[in-house]
This record gives sequence, C-alpha cells and structure tokens, in this order.
Amino acid sequence: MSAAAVPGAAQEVPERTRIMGVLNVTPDSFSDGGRWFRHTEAVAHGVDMLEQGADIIDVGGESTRPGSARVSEEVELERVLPVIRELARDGARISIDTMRVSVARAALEAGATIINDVSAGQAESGMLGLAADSGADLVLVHWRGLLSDAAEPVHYDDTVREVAHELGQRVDAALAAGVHRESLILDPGLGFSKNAEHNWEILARLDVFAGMGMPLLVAASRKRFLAALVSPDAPSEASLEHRDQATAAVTVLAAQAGAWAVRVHEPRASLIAAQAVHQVRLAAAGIPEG
Ligand code: PMM
Repeated sequence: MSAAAVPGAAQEVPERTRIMGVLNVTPDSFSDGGRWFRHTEAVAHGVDMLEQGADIIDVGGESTRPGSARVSEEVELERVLPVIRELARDGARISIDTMRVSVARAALEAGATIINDVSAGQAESGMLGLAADSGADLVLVHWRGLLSDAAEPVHYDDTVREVAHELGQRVDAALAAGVHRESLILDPGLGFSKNAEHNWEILARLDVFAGMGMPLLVAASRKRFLAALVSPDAPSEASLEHRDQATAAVTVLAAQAGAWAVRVHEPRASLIAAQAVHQVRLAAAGIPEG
C-alpha cells in the first residue's frame, strides 16, 4: 500500500541529488600529447560524463588538493577555457574550480555559471565581489589552510560545530560582499584541514550542513579516507574502481541527508545511488514514481 497523501494538500516534491562530474584538465589526468590533444581528450571525457548522467561538469586547471603546487595563471587559463567553451556551447552546465578571480571571470565569459572556490574567497577576496557582480552561483568550501600548506595543523574540539560555524563566517563574508543568499552553495570540504576521523564525523552529521538554509554539496570522491576504507593497509594502492564504489556509498548518505549535489569522478554509480534514494523519498512522501 502506498503512503496516503493528504487530499488537497500541496505536495513538496523532493528533488534528486544532482551529480557534478569532476573534469580536472591537468597533465596527470590526461596524456600529455600536446595542447590540442589534451583539450580534445578533456572535452570527450566531459561529454562521456554528461552521457553517464552528470548534471554539471566541474572544470579545473590546477590541482586543488591540499599540498599541491600552484600553476601559473596563464597555464590555468590555457587549460580550462577551450574546454569550457566547447562544453558550454553544447548546453552543459559548467562550474569552474579555481581560486583565481581572473580565471573565474574568464570562465564565466566562456559559459560557466558556477564558481567553485575551495578557498571560499580567502585566496583572493575579489572572488566574492565577482560572484556578486556576475550573479553566478558560488560554492563556499570549508578550509582553514591554503595550497602548499601540507603540514597544516588540524585540531577540532567539536568538528561539526566548528566547521559549520567557520562556513557560516564565509557565508557572512559573501553576503557582505553583495552575493545573494540564493546564489550560495555550501561544502564542508572533506579532506581540507580534516583527517579521516573528521571526515566521518562530518558525514555522520550532514543534516547540520543541509540545515544551514543553502544547497549542500558533498565532495568525497576518491579521497584518501575512502581509499583507507577500501584498502586499510595500503590506501595509496586502492584501485579507482574500489574508490568509486566507496564514493557511491557516500552518495547514498549525502542524498539521504538532502544534499543538493555530489561532486564525483565517476557519475554513473552515484547517479544510480541518488536515483534510488530519490525513489525512496518519493515513496515516503506518497508521491507516485515520476
Ligand atoms: N576537492 C577537490 C577539488 N575541488 N571542490 C569542492 N567544491 N569540494 C571539494 O572537496 C573539492 C573541490 C580535491 O581534488 P580532486 O579534484 O582530486 O577531487
């Protein structure tokens, strides 16, 4: 028997958690057979992720993993712009994963509509002004450190409370710069100033972040704490396939917590996970399958 809906009552139809596919246009992600070849491969990978069901493609030209070395602005621009132009021309929704205002601005002009700044405007404060002026959506990621800060100390007395509080401070900074609240997306920044224990604590209380009144993005894909889950003795040797399986499990948790989107390298399994949770939510709300 299906759960009865109240006759005449407006039904709030829950939305499926969206899938953001990761497109890192960096030499370690694509064979370095020259500029044109790399762009062609990157666009093809983006198209493949869209065919797998990705709703958004997150294009990045420098690795934003904590401890990574930075690349020059010229290199970053040269990597991302042709790829964004081509994918946006075909109608894809694009986010730009960058900490540079100049790169974000050029990416918006090339067709991106979301700025994904892992520093939440701390690397370059002009990022908040750019989001305000352009009206682009802005992902604010929680992070205490910046790139090359490999030995960043991580200590929390109360991980979830402190991360939510510090993320709230970035929201305040964005609002003060003129960004509309409706343009903000929050991301607790798994792996950024956080060890495995902190990451699991955050995943245990995603409801806190989902309850902050803005869309929640969860980006666990292939991260080290998932590698340690599937390969405890040698995390760095965990296969991508096993990391992707762990990622899909986290997508279930994120979708159940009401996350707006998950950022993943392999969209298909996460889409299936999000669809399954969506069906359960529809059934629970007594809404017939769409
Ligand atoms: N992590 C990486 C890069 N970009 N963006 C958001 N919003 N959240 C993240 O946690 C995040 C990100 C880490 O590098 P990867 O591209 O290898 O996943």
